[in-house]
Amino acid sequence: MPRRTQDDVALVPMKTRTAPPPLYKVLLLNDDFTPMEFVVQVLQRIFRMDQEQATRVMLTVHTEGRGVCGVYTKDIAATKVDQVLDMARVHQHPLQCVMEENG
Ligand code: TYC
Repeated sequence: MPRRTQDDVALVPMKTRTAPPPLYKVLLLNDDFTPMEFVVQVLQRIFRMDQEQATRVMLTVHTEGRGVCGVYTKDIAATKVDQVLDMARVHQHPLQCVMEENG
């Protein structure tokens, strides 16, 4: 399918244009108890990172207090947060995960 150019967009009446959906960052928060290895596993399993990237994000959270795991639409972000909290609960770690609008 040919790409829609800016000239094509200019022909779409203002009222019928749909704004792109707002995006949400999913963030991990640091704590003193969750093992580093567990956080790396969470990042690999839920955010599809390789070991190197997961280790980098985990260390950012560990040193700076929080770190971005990814940016998603609202539903996907909320699902990721639930998955992280479920995994933490099952393993009895206090790991916290939040989402915030990518303003
Ligand atoms: N601070 C934890 C420790 O020293 C490791 C950790 C990293 C915990 C990231 C949570 O989101 C987190 N074991």
